[in-house]
Amino acid sequence: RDSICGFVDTQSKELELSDWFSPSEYMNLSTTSWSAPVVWDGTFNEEVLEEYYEKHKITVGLTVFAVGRYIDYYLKKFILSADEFFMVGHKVIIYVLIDDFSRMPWIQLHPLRSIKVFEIKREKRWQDISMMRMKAISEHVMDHIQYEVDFLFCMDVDQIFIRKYGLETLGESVAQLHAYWYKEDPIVVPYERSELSEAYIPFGMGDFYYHAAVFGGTPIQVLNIARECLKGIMNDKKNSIEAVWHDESHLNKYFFLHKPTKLLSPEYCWDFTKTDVPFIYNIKLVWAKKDYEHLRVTM
Ligand code: 2GW
Ligand code: MN
Repeated sequence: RDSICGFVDTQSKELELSDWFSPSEYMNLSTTSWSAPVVWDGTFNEEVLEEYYEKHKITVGLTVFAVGRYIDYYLKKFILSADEFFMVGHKVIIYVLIDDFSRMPWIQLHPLRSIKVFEIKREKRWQDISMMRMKAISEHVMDHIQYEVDFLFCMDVDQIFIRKYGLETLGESVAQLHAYWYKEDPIVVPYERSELSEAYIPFGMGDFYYHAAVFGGTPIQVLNIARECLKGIMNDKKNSIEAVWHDESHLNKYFFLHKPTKLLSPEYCWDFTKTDVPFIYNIKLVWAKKDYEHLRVTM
């Protein structure tokens, strides 16, 4: 198993296991109970995918939001790294939703890449900045994105691509396993547990805890995801309740009711402060550093 040998020297404890099992096999995480693939490094054949999409040309969209301080903190690095690593060799449109046009950084992109910038209004509460992305996503998919791309990803801006993030991630509806919870029993994950919220998932139910920093699929599926999440968020507001992890709680409820057709391993959205973790070798996207003191408290 060449693809996972790189780490063996440093983590000799894992040697025996990894000799016999790939990460997905070891954790019983290569397919879900509803037969959706879980994409790990080494579970796909890049050449075959490239050959297929050579004959079926596609455009992939990527939405990202930057409001307030997040513009200067994260936006440029996110876009530059996406330019370098996201869907290399394929047409990409990056949709930037920003609350101040004049602060949009100038970025020279590689061929096949373009950016469309849209101005959005700034919500007062950070919880609303995060949650109301679902509204903007639905509107933009409806208005134009559905005619412009074959697949669409929606991502947090506070992350950085560090390796190729490619065709293997494409699917009808794609969910991201959360780096903190992928090994845990769903009974312990932070789903919304109040019956009063639309995001409620009872104890003992649920499949995985998904990270809202990355989700995607075909534009029609993404539209459905965003609409349903927004509906839940707005109903909660009407009832003066807010789910524990905001839009992420509603996304988890959505994927509980409508199973994703593909899951991405935590290599596709990893917390760089977690090191020496078995089976995480080929990280493609990492969380950027959070300076909570400046970013959250003062907002
Ligand atoms: C968010 C929280 C506190 C202070 C500021 C902000 C903020 C977020 C902001 O000032 N400007 C801004 O553009 N945002 C956007 O919202 C940005 O795109 C960011 O990536 C996204 C979500 O906020 P973030 O990344 O700070 O939240 P995380 O990393 O704790 O994210 C998880 O939980 C969130 C809900 O609490 C979302 O579900 C998110 O998708 C999850 O990854
Ligand atoms: Mn984030």
